[in-house]
Amino acid sequence: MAISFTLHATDGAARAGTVHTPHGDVSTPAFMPVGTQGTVKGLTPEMVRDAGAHILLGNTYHLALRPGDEIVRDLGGLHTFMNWNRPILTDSGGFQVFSLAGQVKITDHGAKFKSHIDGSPLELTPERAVEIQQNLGSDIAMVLDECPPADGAPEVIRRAVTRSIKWAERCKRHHSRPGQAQFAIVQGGLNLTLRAECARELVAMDFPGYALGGFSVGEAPEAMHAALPACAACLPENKPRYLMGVGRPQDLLAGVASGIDMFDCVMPTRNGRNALAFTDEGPVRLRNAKHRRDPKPLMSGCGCYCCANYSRGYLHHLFAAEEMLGPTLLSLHNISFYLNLMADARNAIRAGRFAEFRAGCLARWTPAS
Ligand code: PRF
Ligand code: ZN
Repeated sequence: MAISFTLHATDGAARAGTVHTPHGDVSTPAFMPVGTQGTVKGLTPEMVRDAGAHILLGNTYHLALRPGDEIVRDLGGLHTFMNWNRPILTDSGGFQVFSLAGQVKITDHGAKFKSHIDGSPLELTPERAVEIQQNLGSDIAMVLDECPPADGAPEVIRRAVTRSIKWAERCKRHHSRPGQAQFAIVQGGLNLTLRAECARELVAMDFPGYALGGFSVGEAPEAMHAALPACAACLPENKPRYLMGVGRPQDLLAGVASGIDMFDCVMPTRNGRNALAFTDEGPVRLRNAKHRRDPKPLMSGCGCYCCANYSRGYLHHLFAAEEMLGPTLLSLHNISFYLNLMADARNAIRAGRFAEFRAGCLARWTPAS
């Protein structure tokens, strides 16, 4: 077995566990910082590790286009290439094709599209998505899926479910890399009957882990929160569950409460680059002039390198002067915030007080105005 999962404690539907991989253990619930292009933007692997990350997310689509998955393979695989010796999960590329490439034509065979870098025509098939991820050498590879838009017509959602099931089958058949686990992806939009049907088919194929795709694609966050418990309950208890590309801190807590174990999102790094910080008192915009003479750290009580060493006044200055260190320090704080949130959630689950922990967070983040 490339990976295994140990469940340590449950509290309601929430779970605390460990995913064991060839590159080490991942404590769950886990947040995976996003390293799309073989780097967590603006941060060295040492900074990401010291912030407490156990696992990173990498992207098939970007790395296959540039530098090319065979180059990454020949340079020792993604862990060596990017100097990250802990676990890596790679996404299969389908979602990125839909959101980044030019016109995309999806057939049962695969997704035909034009590169967003040089416009060259390419095709991503389930088999090719497997090969790319085998060349990258990630610990966990995702199957190729079709992620329909939230406002997709019922027949569009159904077709995406049917196709995602067939593609998962092809990915499983094509997969051969020892030490690499392959996770399946459940689609179905907000239709719980389709979600359950998709999950049942994929669970019968016996993958070592399961993801929920197709959330945070334009639906109201409350609609996602309402659908998550039933969707998570369709998945095996003894395998990790991953909610793809979600989300805000309150969305992660809704996922954890529903029984999700793993998350990834660009929000902490993307918002950090844009001078928006997540704190215990809710979001803080460092470009706001009110921080100009503020000697206080970004978040009191935060042990991250940014908060331990710099004032809000200094961070405001860095963004006003468009200095590179601003995005670096805020990205570092934001991923620390997400990683600490997951560590606190794990402790709360083990102590049987997750509901109180979640309620306390939500009350602090949205102060009465
Ligand atoms: N499928 C894949 N990757 C994803 C998604 C998906 O549905 C999402 C949706 N939130 C993010 N990343 N393969
Ligand atoms: Zn901090």
